[in-house]
Amino acid sequence: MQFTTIALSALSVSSALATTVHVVKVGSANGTLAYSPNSLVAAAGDMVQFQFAPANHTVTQSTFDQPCQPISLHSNVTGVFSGFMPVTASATETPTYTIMINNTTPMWLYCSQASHCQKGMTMVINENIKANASRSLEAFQALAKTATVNLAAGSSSNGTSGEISASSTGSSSSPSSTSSSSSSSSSSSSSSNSTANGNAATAIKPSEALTLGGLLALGVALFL
Ligand SMILES: *[C@@H]1O[C@H](CO)[C@@H](O)[C@H](O)[C@H]1NC(C)=O
Ligand SMILES: *[C@@H]1O[C@H](CO)[C@@H](O)[C@H](O)[C@H]1NC(C)=O
Ligand SMILES: *[C@@H]1O[C@H](CO)[C@@H](O)[C@H](O)[C@H]1NC(C)=O
Ligand SMILES: *[C@@H]1O[C@H](CO)[C@@H](O)[C@H](O)[C@H]1NC(C)=O
Ligand SMILES: *[C@@H]1O[C@H](CO)[C@@H](O)[C@H](O)[C@H]1NC(C)=O
Ligand SMILES: *[C@@H]1O[C@H](CO)[C@@H](O)[C@H](O)[C@H]1NC(C)=O
Ligand SMILES: *[C@@H]1O[C@H](CO)[C@@H](O)[C@H](O)[C@H]1NC(C)=O
Ligand SMILES: [Cu+2]
Repeated sequence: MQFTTIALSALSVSSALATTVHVVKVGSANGTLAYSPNSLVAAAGDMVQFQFAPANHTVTQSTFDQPCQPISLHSNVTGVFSGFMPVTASATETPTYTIMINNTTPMWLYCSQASHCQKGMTMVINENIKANASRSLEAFQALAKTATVNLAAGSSSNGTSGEISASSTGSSSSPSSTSSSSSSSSSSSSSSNSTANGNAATAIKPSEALTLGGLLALGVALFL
């Protein structure tokens, strides 16, 4: 009886702490210059994990009006910058950069490498054309195409670097495939969901998984 009570309360604690992680593939082994997906809806508290395919890409935040330039050049916001992520074709590890979404203000992102920004390596988190119909991903990409420079930020900011096994990223699967992972090896995929615009997200339990294990062990001990 005690086992049941403790196990159930452990499970409810665990699900209350589950975090939604949206996975974005940065580039592709076939050389496609794009983020996949290039538009996603994320709530405050969600995480977005960028997984870098071979080449040497970045994730850099800009304003809407100045694509291909760090947001810090045009506002007092430092913004997200992953730094350059060189990956060889034969790499067995996929570098990741994971950011936490703190609000639903649209976040405009691009790759700072060469002319990747101009060539379509751009995306948005929380596009809001209801607030301003001009600020669509399509319009952002059209502006980026005509940008005369593509600049990187100074040093990485507002995210956390990591690495996952390349085989776990499913690089040849569909853009909406989910691949759960984080810096903590105890994380595991437990469920998935599709957001309004079709992006897949994965719920993971962070290090609380260890707490759950501890509580279950306690439950077993009391039961016996
Ligand atoms: C390259 O791979 C991506 C998936 O990673 C796929 O969506 C795209 O269609 C491929 N492009 C070409 C030209 O094969
Ligand atoms: C940053 O700029 C915004 C508007 O551009 C302003 O509301 C805010 O107070 C500024 N923050 C700081 C710390 O200067
Ligand atoms: C990645 O690209 C940056 C910017 O172009 C460059 O400075 C860096 O040397 C590149 N890294 C590798 C390993 O090619
Ligand atoms: C909507 O966005 C466009 C492009 O950034 C901008 O020029 C315009 O002033 C914005 N409109 C409003 C009402 O903020
Ligand atoms: C969100 O807030 C956390 C905590 O203040 C901060 O570490 C993180 O960099 C923020 N995320 C972004 C994308 O700015
Ligand atoms: C983003 O990073 C900068 C530089 O590290 C930091 O000053 C700023 O507070 C961070 N932004 C958020 C929302 O945490
Ligand atoms: C899945 O996402 C939709 C749209 O954001 C939401 O309404 C729904 O409650 C979610 N379902 C689950 C099981 O999280
Ligand atoms: Cu790139």
